[in-house]
Amino acid sequence: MEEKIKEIRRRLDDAVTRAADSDAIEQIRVSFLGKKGMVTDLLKDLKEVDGAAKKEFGMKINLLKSEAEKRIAERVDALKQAELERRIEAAESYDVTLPPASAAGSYHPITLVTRDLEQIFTSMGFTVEDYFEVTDDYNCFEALNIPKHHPARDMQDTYYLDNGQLLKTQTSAAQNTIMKKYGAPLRAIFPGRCFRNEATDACHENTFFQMEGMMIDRDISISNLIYFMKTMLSKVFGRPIEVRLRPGFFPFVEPGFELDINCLICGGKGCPSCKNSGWLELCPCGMIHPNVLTAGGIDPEEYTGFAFGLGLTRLAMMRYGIKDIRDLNSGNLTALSQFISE
Ligand code: FA5
Repeated sequence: MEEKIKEIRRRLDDAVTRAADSDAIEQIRVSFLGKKGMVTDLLKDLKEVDGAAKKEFGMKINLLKSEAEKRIAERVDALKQAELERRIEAAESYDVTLPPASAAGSYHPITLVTRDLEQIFTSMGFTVEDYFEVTDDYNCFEALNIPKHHPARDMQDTYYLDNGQLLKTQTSAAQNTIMKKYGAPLRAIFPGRCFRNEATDACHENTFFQMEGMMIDRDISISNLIYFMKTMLSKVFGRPIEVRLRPGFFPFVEPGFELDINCLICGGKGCPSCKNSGWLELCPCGMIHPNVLTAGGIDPEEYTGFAFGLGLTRLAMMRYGIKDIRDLNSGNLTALSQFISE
């Protein structure tokens, strides 16, 4: 048994040192500490040992187990730190004036962030839904508890088509269709392009991306909402992010909140990207209004839910250190090709 413990320790050492990503680490955890893992098997072997030797080996196996847990946790931290440093380096090296690194195409930063978010939310049981860019007044406003002539419409002027349809101002426009399609319980995210007729500046575009999320089930509360928001942000940025939650008014949620993050471009000092406030409005959210559930065919007496509308374009800016939102729609390959390495 002494020899077996030594051999497992040697293998653990070797595997942890070579693990280069979180998948590899997870495999190591399973093969050493899982139900049928090497360390767990040793405990089964212990049944065959008698007397004082049993106590001695029991202690040695427990020591090996806690060593394995510690080594694995340390490696996970080291990999996270390396990933964070790589991202910070990428953000610091982003420079719109640099010549293109290569003639090959690259993924747009919005695509990269969307893919990450989809992965994060699907791992938490959410489905990824698609929705139109052209919709109608009912879906964009009325089904969201914003009747005609409601003052909340002033916040979201858009572009109207001759046939009365419009370009959606918010991904919330998909809420009603998705509720009707799946009913409750429901967990879905839906990223999409939004349009608003408004003046552009470093943090406002007339065409930008949001990602909506909804979770509807029995007994869903604000605690669930806060948990999912925090998990999502810490996973996207690979570290805890300073956030603040303020009351916010949206007719389709009650209560409603504005979730802001500390501006990562200026570190909270104030800059044009955050309108000199040090905070960036990123993810309004709240508990879905009973009228909205009813319009979606869901009984508000039986189900509750939360919804959020993440500013995807602003998230991409924070993640990659992009100071001006207009770079993202510029089609400027000099700037955009810098994301080729991802
Ligand atoms: C909405 O659009 C709501 N539909 C969000 C919501 C969903 C609230 C679900 C509650 C429940 P708002 O207008 O604040 O809210 O926009 C949401 C986010 O989109 C903003 O925080 C911001 O990050 C981003 N955003 C809004 N307008 C622009 C713009 N012109 N340019 C770039 N990003 C924008």
